[in-house]
Amino acid sequence: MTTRAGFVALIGEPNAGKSTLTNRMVGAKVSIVTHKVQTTRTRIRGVAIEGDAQIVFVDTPGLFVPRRRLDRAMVKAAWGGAADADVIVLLIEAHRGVTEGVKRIVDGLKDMPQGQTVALAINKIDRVKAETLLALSQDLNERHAFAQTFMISAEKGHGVDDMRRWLADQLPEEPWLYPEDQIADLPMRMIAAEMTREKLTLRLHQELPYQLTVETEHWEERKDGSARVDQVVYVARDGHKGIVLGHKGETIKAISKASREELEEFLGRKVHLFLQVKVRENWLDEAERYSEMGLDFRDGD
Ligand SMILES: Nc1nc2c(ncn2[C@@H]2O[C@H](COP(=O)(O)OP(=O)(O)O)[C@@H](O)[C@H]2O)c(=O)[nH]1
Ligand SMILES: [Mg+2]
Repeated sequence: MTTRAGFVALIGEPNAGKSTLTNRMVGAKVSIVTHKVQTTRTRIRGVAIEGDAQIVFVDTPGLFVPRRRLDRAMVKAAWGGAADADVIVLLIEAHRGVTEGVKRIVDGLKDMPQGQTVALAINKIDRVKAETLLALSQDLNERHAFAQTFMISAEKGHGVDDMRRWLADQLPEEPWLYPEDQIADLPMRMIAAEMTREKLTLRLHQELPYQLTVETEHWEERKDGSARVDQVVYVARDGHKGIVLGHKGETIKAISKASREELEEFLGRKVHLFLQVKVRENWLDEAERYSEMGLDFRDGD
């Protein structure tokens, strides 16, 4: 029997819906999603099976004009993920159209390897009228020779099955890369840290989510089948610590509960989650924080 396998990188502006699409394609939540930009910080691999093909979706951080060291490392990781993939899918938000950011990304496609397949996915079609879509598709196809254009709603699921079938057909004949039942390629301690970071991002306002990081410091399997997970939330300032803890510790308690519940559901067993908040003024300039996130510190230079 012949099998196919390969990588499909999803790229686009922050908030285009790359993580939502990854989860939709995989059929499980492997990448965190929020309404805020720059939620995804590193390349997250989600594995989907379509017929005889194993498609490894590479969810990437959004592409934007970076300012901080962390931003630069994120953008490098995104383009690196694209260059290494068999197929690149550029996600565009239907209701926002061809923004300056989209123009910059299309421009950047020129630096990708010769002959690499690049498809276009116009996402969030649930937010616009059909006429808008045709005009947008035409406009974008004049800017770049996309191998195929898809109109989808990652959230509602419209058009994604067709797209998955087409993607499977583009992959080379290769043995599968992962065991049949594996859906993500990220260590469990990192998935757990991401879950907590998602809850923090949803709950905290403005700049704070961009100024913190979460690490799983300790993971202990207990005899009764449960797991004890210790995580540290690093914040950059003393004032931030107070906000993350909240009045009488209520904020951190709610975050911890939400994260624990999700982790328990993911693992299918009981979890004891302990969160600690530490002030670390320079965490954004510490190499170790980057490797914990799955990023290359030097990419931020
Ligand atoms: N209306 C609508 N919203 C969507 C769709 N796909 C994603 N979103 C929302 O867009 C926001 C950003 O999604 P996310 O997957 O985190 O984007 P990413 O930054 O590209 O990974 C979230 O609030 C999603 O719920 C869609 O098809 N339709
Ligand atoms: Mg994302």
